[in-house]
Amino acid sequence: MTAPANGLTLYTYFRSSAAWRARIALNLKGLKPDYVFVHLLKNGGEQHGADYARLNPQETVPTLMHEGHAIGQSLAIIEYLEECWPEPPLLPKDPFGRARVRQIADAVACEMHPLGNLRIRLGLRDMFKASEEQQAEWQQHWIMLGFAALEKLIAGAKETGRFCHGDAPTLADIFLIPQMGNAHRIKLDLAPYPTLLRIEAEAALHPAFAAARPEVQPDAE
Ligand SMILES: N[C@@H](CCC(=O)N[C@@H](CS)C(=O)NCC(=O)O)C(=O)O
Repeated sequence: MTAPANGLTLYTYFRSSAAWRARIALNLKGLKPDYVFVHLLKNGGEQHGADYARLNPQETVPTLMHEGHAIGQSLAIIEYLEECWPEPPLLPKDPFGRARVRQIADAVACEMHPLGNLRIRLGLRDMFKASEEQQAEWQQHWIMLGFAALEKLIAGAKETGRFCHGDAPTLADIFLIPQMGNAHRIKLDLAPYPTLLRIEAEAALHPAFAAARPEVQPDAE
């Protein structure tokens, strides 16, 4: 079944975990955007090209275009989708539940993902002469710290279900799963986080998550 045209365009890169979040949310909402691929490494990084920088002055992916508006930041994009297409909801109804889901998403978005981002790693290399190994160690350190906290928060909590909060995916899973993808990519041992692994296995069975994975994107290498 093809989704109806919705005038949405997502600027994405298959390996970007921030774009991955937006792809999951679009899939969960049953929205099929046009994709424009922005290669983060080719030609010094297509995100730095003048045309793209005009759309997104932060020069990061993803960017969502809708009705002539360009929206950057995956959280802003996903909340915009939630407001325009409320079904299925990505946040629980009750205020505590909403706060808990946002707490998990923010832990990834604010404390984990940014520290391993391409420009941060290049900054470590260029400003402090960090070797490849040191950059990897840095990235691993912050991911492990973040996952240790999330494992404690999620394991055994009565709100936790098949997913981070209840039995349906929420914003929390949308942020968690791509970050776990980043961890696998750098071959981090995730055995100390069994609840996170269980939720990842659950998400892998969900078509919206499966279709958002980097390796099945048209620009995958
Ligand atoms: N907080 C931003 C992060 C966006 C971001 O950093 N995207 C990365 C890819 S995951 C990027 O475009 N990096 C390009 C660069 O660092 O030059 C969001 O959630 O959209």
